[in-house]
Amino acid sequence: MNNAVTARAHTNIALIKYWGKADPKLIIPQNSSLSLTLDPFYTDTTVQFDAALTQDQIKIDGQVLNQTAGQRVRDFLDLVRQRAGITAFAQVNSYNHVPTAAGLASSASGFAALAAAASKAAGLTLDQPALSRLARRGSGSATRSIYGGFVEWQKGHNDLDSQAVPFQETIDFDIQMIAILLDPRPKKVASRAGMAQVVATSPYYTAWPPSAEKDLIAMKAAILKKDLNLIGQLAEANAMKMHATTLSATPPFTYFEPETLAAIEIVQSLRNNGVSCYYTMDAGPNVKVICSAKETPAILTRLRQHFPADHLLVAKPGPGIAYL
Ligand code: 2P0
Repeated sequence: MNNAVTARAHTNIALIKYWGKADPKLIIPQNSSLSLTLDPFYTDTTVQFDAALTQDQIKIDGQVLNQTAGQRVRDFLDLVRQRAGITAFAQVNSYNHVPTAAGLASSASGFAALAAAASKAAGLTLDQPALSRLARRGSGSATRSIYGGFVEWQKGHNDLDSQAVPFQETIDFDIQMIAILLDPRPKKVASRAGMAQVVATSPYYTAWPPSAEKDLIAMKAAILKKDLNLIGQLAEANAMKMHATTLSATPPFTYFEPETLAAIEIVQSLRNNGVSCYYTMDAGPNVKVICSAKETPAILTRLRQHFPADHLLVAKPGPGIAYL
């Protein structure tokens, strides 16, 4: 039980978004979602339970976590301790190879890696579905980061059936993303608070879950057909439907910034010139471009006319959870 365990989890970007909880405590979502796990964005987390510790010691990128973020990790460790029947505190060291809190879903890779490392360090032996359900308790998007490739989070009804399933772990057609980093600051409205505000106040929210479920069925068919244009069209429309719910909340808010619109316009103009590229956005201003590897050089050339080259990150489909 005293062994240090290190796990690596890659982040993921949803093509069909998770937006809104049916059960905030258990993190059961209102709708199923579908994502692409990405390389090279990942988190490495080492956990060691140690009876000599008097409290949990949690560091991310070498820094002790602030009270709020630290509490979320401690609550998660409590859940693992309870399941394993242990009481020892833990030392947690996590390194993000993801720009933290910049809309690149570091909580997805973070809690997936923590679930894998902490459960094993506590002596639990969990299969991948159980690991996915455990990661879900830390952060919804982490549910999907247990698997590589295209991953579906089936919303389920309760703690035992709300989990991810791999939809296509090995992808045999040309698809990748370019993340455009527009604003490195942590987002103004955290996704957890943002989606709660939307569920509670937006009159448009009731339209979201059934619409997202329809989009998910269409997306799975588009992936099976390897139809990049259809995948892109569906992802773009689904993302914008999600963002429409923030403008209609009380008080209204938006994750868009002026440069978000500039990025969207460039994607649209490339498309008008025959380049297959589409945009998606999460709970932050950054834009992710869905495209092929083949057309990426041309897209990067155009994007570099407006954005600094080091703000453009190319990501390929990535693998599922691994122990190091
Ligand atoms: C997603 N997002 O499907 C959606 C799209 C952001 C927009 O999952 O409260 O950090 O921890 O479950 O997972 C981000 O929300 O929220 C997210 P919690 P999470 O990727």
